[in-house]
Amino acid sequence: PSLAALVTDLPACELHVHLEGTLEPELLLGLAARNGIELPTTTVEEVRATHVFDSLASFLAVYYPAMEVLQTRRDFFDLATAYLTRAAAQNVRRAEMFFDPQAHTSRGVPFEVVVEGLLDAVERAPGELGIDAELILCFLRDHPVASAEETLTAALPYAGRILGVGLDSDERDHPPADFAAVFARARAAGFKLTMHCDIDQQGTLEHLRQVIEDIAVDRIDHGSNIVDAPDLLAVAVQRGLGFTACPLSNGFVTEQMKAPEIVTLLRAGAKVCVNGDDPAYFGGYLKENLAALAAAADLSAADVVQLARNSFEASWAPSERIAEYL
Ligand code: ES4
Ligand code: ZN
Repeated sequence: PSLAALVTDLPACELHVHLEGTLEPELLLGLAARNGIELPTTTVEEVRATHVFDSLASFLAVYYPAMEVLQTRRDFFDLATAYLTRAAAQNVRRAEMFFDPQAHTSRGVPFEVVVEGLLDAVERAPGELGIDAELILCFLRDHPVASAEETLTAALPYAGRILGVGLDSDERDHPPADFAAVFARARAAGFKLTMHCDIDQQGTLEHLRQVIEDIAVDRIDHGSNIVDAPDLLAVAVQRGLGFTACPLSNGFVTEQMKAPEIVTLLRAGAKVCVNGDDPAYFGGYLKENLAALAAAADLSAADVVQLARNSFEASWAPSERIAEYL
């Protein structure tokens, strides 16, 4: 079979998708109508025309305002169900999905409305859609640490139904170390830990050092600039740490897909995998990302199979479940 057919058919696991980043223009407009919200854009074409990004900041300036259409428990259910339906159609067998509660609580939507709506979709996914689903609560790193602490406290009753915690939004001037105490408390409550670590400038390998050595995360989101720190990479490989690469979004927010770095990680034996990130905004879901990377890096069939295998091995599924997926 062709490489394209292999990419389409391979079972995979999604480990880096922001549910709010799966808000397609059609659903955005539908939720606005249902909730009586007037938007500056009224057609799918007009919404898509706002999706022009050349930096993380330019993306976030479109991303956060769009979330205003998400108001009710049913809205959050519909968002997650739409994503899980598309993922299942791409042969994604499991999805560990990020959500940003502070982006909703900060505009008056109760934490429980967000979480209960998403959990409704998660609990229905295996039986109705044939996909296993889990939630990862992300703290917004450009909000105060005290707000992350409050959010974690609100999440404690859901320990066991929310699998892990993460850290996203604007990384500049917001190092992982600022959140060390929040993450220590989350770990003690039973949550798995991951953090976005993607900043692309001189000196910021320090962020990777913090997430690996000080915070001891269970996975790293992005993180491909670790190829510039061979000592840290060796530790990550030895620990079997997962790296969730997102080529298409990197192409917009860092101006390159990081294909050579991803290949270096793969060849070094790191558990790197390919993911969707914000698929409604950056032009593709998991499999479009895998196809784009395969083309940019001239990957072999064996490489593509290894990336898919890594996606399950880097997941937080119980080991006996991982064995069933593979
Ligand atoms: C994000 Cl591309 C990206 N970077 C940081 N935070 C995010 N949240 C959603 N997408
Ligand atoms: Zn992300």
